[in-house]
Amino acid sequence: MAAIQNLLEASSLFPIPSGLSFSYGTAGFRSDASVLSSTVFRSAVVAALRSLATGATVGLMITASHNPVGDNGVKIADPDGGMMTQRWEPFADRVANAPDPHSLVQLIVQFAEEEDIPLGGMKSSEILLGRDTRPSGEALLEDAKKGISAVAGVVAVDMGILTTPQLHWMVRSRNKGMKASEFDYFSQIANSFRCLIDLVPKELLKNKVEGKLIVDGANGVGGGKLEELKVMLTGLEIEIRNVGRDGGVLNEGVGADYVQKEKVAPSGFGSADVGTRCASLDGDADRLVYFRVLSPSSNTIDLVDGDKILSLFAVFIKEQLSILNKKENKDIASGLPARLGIVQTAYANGASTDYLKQLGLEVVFTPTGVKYLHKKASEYDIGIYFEANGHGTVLFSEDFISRLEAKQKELASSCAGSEYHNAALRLLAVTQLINQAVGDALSGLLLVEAVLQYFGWSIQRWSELYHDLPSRQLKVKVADRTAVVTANAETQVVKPLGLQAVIDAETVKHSRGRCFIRPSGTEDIIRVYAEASTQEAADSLAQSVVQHVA
Ligand code: 16G
Ligand code: ZN
Repeated sequence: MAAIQNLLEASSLFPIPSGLSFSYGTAGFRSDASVLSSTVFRSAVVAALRSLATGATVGLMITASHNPVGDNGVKIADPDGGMMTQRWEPFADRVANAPDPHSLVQLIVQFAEEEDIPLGGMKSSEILLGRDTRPSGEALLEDAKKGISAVAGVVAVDMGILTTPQLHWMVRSRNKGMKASEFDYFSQIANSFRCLIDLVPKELLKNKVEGKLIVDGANGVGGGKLEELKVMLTGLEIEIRNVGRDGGVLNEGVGADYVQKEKVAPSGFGSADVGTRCASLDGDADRLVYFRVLSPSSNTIDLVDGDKILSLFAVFIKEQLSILNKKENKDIASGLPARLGIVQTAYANGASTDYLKQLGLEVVFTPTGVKYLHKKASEYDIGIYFEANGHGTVLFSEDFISRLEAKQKELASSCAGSEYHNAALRLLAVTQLINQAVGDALSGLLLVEAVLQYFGWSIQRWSELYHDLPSRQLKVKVADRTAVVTANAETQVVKPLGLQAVIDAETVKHSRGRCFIRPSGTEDIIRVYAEASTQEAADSLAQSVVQHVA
């Protein structure tokens, strides 16, 4: 069969590097860029099969996010714009590691049969390709194109240099039959931001949040994209630094991952910025954290992390829902019942979880990794999820959006301009602004800015919603990270036997102590997280647990 011959010939040009094994991991395949050619080619084949299997547009993004500039990676976006279904991950692993073209093709043919995928059929579908600014991206993108053209009936559409969330957004929009260009993306988020700013209650305008926002672009793709978006924005003054020109190296001493893990200001920020509202994106702009420089000499910052962004969004959305469901509102219209759920991981600072629960919100936990959080959040009418590292978004169910639209229309005719109507309009604007496909630093940043203006809050006021418990993260190099198996959203170790009891015994020694360990999904290490009422206690708890893991 011609299709099979084609695949065989194309893949023989991409031998796998010897002695390496690849795993799809939490966020796709990642490695040193120099060894990724065959992995990218083969991932593109998987993406093409995924597209044939679903009969829809699929995305393929070449990025290694916050990792060093010499690394790269590849991940696949499903037709709904989310991460590729976990069900296909073992297949992706087998494809990436098949030793030679024959076993590769055999694997594909067998999988296609099982999944009823029309190899060489007349069906046609497309893959949207994107890459970040890494120098290795261009060549790897060419490898991806070859992988796609090796599968009959699938075409590659090169969308150029994009943030990861832009690509996910485009895939989602395309499959919904909506406009899906980069200009459409910018217009949608700029317009909905404007809408939220116009809806800031007049009496609050006097509290106007003063001063500009300074953004660290991690020397990656996000800074340049924000420059493009900025020209379409009104009502916000932004200065962008670390855009990747002037010799700055991607993710080196800059970016959301660095700022969040090291708790210091990124390079390019200093004494002149003390007290100013600052934000940091990661290398592919799917993570966002805020910070305020405290001391110019030591570079110390007040970190406003993903947990606080989550809390800010939760307070705002809860307030809009309570306005809509006010008792007095019953005379005008019936309320708008909504199940609001908050999704966190074990890394969420304990103080954030306490705060959210005190607000009466339902808080649930999943293992680390966007695919788990996203799935859980999609079970609610409104699901808000964030990792402490700044990756997160707000999901609205289709059913809720249609009820909200109907409610908005009803209120527009009965009480246009009332607080009820405005609350409905605000929620609708949020559904347009926030990226429903995946966490998105650019749209998240605009939502933060709109909500701060709504409440009239400075970054300091926002940061004081609650006080983080001191915490410490350590990593332990191990021979085999799979020896550690966890349960209950990574909060309990089930293997090796007995280790959890040791962790518990150490934890109870410290006031407000909490500690967990987990195998990294991206590196060959075990991560240890500890928190307690003082920094010394958190450090000592983490240290003592490390001794037992090593
Ligand atoms: C990946 C995940 C991120 C997670 C991190 C954990 C996505 C898009 N990214 O970057 O959510 O926090 O891995 O890394 O899912 P670790 O397993 O090495 O701790
Ligand atoms: Zn990222």
